[in-house]
Amino acid sequence: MNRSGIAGVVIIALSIAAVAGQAPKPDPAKFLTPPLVKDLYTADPSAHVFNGKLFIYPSHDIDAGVPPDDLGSHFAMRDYHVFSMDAVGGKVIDHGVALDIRNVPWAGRQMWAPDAAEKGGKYYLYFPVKDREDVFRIGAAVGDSPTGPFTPQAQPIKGSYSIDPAVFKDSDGKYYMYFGGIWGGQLQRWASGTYTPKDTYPAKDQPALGAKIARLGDDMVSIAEAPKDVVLLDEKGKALSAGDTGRRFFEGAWLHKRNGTYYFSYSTGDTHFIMYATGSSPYGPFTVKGKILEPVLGWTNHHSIVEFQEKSYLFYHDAQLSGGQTHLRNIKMIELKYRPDGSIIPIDAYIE
Ligand code: FUB
Repeated sequence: MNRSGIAGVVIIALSIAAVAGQAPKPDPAKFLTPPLVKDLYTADPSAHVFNGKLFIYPSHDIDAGVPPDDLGSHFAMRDYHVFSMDAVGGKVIDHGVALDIRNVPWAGRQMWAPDAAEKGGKYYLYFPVKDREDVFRIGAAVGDSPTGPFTPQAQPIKGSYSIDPAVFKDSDGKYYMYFGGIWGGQLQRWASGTYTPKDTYPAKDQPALGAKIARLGDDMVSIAEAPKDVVLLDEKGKALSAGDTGRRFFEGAWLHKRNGTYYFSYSTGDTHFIMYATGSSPYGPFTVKGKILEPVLGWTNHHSIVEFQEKSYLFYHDAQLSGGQTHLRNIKMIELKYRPDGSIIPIDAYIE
């Protein structure tokens, strides 16, 4: 299904209802969890625990009136809000605008999925946005509080490109940024190492394009090395091929560590899964293990995983509140459970 489409039979029914002029509201009882925020559209939730409190850094979806296309032009977001929670099931506080596109000197359009990190009492917001040449870059902004406001750097992070930054702090105190996304995320335009405005994809039987990883500099607003490929292997140790669309990386990278194992998770985009793979180093390679989340209502599937008060949580989104409009999403959370062998129990976002 193309990126402008809407996934699922439920949605086809909803679209027909919309054409017929009826309010296209899906039955809340069909969904595993309710939206966390109901007065704004929010998506791509990156969750972190800072000072014992849960903070969520999502995209802020808006209807900018941009017609949908396969590049995701209708995802025309312009600012970020930060949310916090003291307790699971408790009040979700909206801390207001933490960064506005008007304050980013180099930004053109489309503020996509952000992430955040803390170091030495300073907080860093990482965000993808197209520059004035319509090339996605990753920016960094600095603040004194996890809720912002964040002051953007004058330029994007040197050597960064594409979308969906996710920053992981390892137990040894090193920070790594994972990033990248194909199709509208433009990763396929960097195959030669520099940007070309032409899409170049590997043949179906060749290794798929991977997410990128780079260690962050001590200043947290630079990368300390040339980005490397995050390699995903199948159960036989062979790199996933570009034609393996049910498992290959598309966008939305995330990294968490549990019991010494590195879990790299990501969205398969046009096949709509959240998958995970495990390895013994933040650089990988990672061996694909299985699904974390089945397709949700809406085209995109994007998540994060965080440990809070001794439980693991999956943050994700769907388009429940907007009745399936793929660019108007809402964030959700659910406990994530592991089997004794460390494998993740997959989640179905719908109730039978
Ligand atoms: O929210 C805009 C884009 O949609 C994100 O950057 C992708 O991961 C997808 O969720």
